[in-house]
Amino acid sequence: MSQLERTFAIIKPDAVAAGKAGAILAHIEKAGFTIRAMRMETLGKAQAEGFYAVHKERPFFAELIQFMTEGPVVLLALEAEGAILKWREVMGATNPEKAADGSIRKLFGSNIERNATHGSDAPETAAFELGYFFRGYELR
Ligand code: FUP
Repeated sequence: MSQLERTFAIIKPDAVAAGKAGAILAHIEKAGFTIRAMRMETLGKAQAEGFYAVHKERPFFAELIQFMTEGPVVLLALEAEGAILKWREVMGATNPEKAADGSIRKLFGSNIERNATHGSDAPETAAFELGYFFRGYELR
């Protein structure tokens, strides 16, 4: 039996600044996700560093934090059957150049850093990321 699942998504500063947030939200709904929670805000440095803590030893970390805090993002809780894998597929590969035609990162991303969207990569990260940005009552 298939199961409804939730994942965490971000429309990143590049896509919001380019005026693509609405198009990406439309793409998300057309793909069959229900938006269960949504908030727009500009992340602070500590907030972004905590979110990406698993990457803190990576060479691109400082630049990634700089980018993610440069302007407003849209934070989303998305629901669908198999939402975590489904959203990874709809987004496409991390590097927009390698992302499948029609995927969000192919359509709206510029490069491996400025790649338009984020999506949780596993059930454990989805649980952590949803809880990091949304309160329990926002996720009922
Ligand atoms: P993804 O899960 O597809 O978002 O990709 P990763 O977890 O590997 O990377 C997280 C974010 O780090 C990417 F969305 C963009 C950034 N990144 C870089 O800026 N440079 C890299 O070489 C790899 C990732």
